[in-house]
Amino acid sequence: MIDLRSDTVTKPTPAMRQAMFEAEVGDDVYREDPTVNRLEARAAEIAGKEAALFVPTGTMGNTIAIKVLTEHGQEVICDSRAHLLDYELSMMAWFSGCLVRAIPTERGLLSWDAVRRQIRPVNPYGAPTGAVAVEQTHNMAGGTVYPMSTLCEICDGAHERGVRVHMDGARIFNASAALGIPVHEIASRADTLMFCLSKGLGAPSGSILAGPASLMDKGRLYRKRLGGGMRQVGMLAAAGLVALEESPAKLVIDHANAKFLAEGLAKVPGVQIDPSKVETNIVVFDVSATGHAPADVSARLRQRGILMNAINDRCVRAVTHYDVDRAQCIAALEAVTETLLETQAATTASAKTS
Ligand code: TLP
Repeated sequence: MIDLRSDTVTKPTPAMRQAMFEAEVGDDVYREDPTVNRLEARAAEIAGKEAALFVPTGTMGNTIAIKVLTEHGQEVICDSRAHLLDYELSMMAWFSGCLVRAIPTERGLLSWDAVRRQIRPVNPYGAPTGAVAVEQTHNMAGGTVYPMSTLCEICDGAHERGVRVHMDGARIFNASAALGIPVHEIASRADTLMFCLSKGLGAPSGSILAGPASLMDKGRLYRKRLGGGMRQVGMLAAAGLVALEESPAKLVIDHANAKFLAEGLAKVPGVQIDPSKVETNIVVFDVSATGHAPADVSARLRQRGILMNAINDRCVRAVTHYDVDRAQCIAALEAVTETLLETQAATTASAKTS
């Protein structure tokens, strides 16, 4: 199988497995796991924040971030296809008691102008704005990257209005590779940053929430409430440490593979994708004009040994990562091309007979 469903499917490298085997561990609820402590210190340094918290998943990291930045009954502004909104089981509402003020965007990227118009002051009717959430890179919009200028405008504008900003940087290392800007600079104006060790960086699991020490102290308690007190979890932290040092430099290969896929897909009749807009490792392509449902395309590809997910009623998503090389991307592209052409041939033939 060539698995392009997500970069979450990456398997730990031999160096990660070795580090896990050798990891020194202790009880992390007592803060006595030396490897977790090292990971949190290193992650805080990379994020350019005072402190960091090792959490089991990105979803938990985002959930805790929203909780520590907001109060019950406030609104969180985000783009309408944000992971926080569409893929986290309404945790903003369930755990933090917040409403979402979703802004539709073309490429998943908010602008200060759009955010500004949605910030609500305290008044006798509306829910006040508690936080703004930005997704860097934006997953469902196709790995799009916020330019620094837009991020700065949003963060500075929000702060002037007394509103804090969370960055869902699940793939911030991809943004860093694409922009050529270090992670700490990209996240510098956001109050909190979540990033995943378990996506393109390849650790088996785990994410980081980073921010001011006072908020991370509160976050530690919420992590425990959510069931994230993981005890001798230094074994996972050890893989995370290797991921942080070894993986970021390799992401450009994934980006080149994604661009290659996008360029090939753009040549398939009926497929809609602009390869110039594929900046990182996510390729979202619209198959609606091929006359076939994305779920069918995904099922047919599976029969050919290629895994890609349908993400809505128009689009299929392919995510490149280090467990899929260029030769496998070539094979995947051939399979998609043949599948879609077969489909089109069948549709044309049945249209002729009817
Ligand atoms: N994304 C997953 C799925 O949940 C869709 C994927 O396959 O891409 N923020 C962003 C931007 C994400 O893409 C994800 C996971 C998360 C948060 C949550 O991370 P986990 O899966 O660790 O909870």
